[in-house]
Amino acid sequence: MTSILILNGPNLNLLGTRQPEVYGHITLDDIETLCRSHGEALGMDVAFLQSNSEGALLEAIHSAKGAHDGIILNAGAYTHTSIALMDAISSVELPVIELHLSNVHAREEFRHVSYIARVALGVICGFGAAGYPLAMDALLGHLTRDG
Ligand code: CA2
Repeated sequence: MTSILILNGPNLNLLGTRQPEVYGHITLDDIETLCRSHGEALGMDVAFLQSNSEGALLEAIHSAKGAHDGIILNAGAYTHTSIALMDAISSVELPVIELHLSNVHAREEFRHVSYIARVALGVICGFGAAGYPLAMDALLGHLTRDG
């Protein structure tokens, strides 16, 4: 069975509590439920993690090698700053889809920069929580075609 890791970075645990005009009212628990149910429909095993710590995200990416077939990563603000996450993704040689709830390109200029995109299979942004099942479909399609 295809196994994927869905990894969420800093402040995403706050979803649904603040800034609903940007991120909507959905919580990270709601997103996990959505992903698990979509995973069942696709016959895909889903691991779902969130951390505010860059180090913990790095460890999760390292540990994904041999444990999962691909990663969906919403690295939050680390997307725009972290060469370490970029290097970790390159080192594990797993397909990674970069994901954002908001359309980062319609926001502040510092959000237009992504270190993750340089090493990602592709990027999905601006579709809110619906981006997660979209990313799962895209990752499964990639793994089925290429793997
Ligand atoms: O749009 C996305 O998914 C982001 O990755 C969300 C990050 C942001 O830094 C990225 O540029 C785009 C922010 C995470 C959520 O932060 C919240 C802050 C307050 C209340 C709720 C969420």
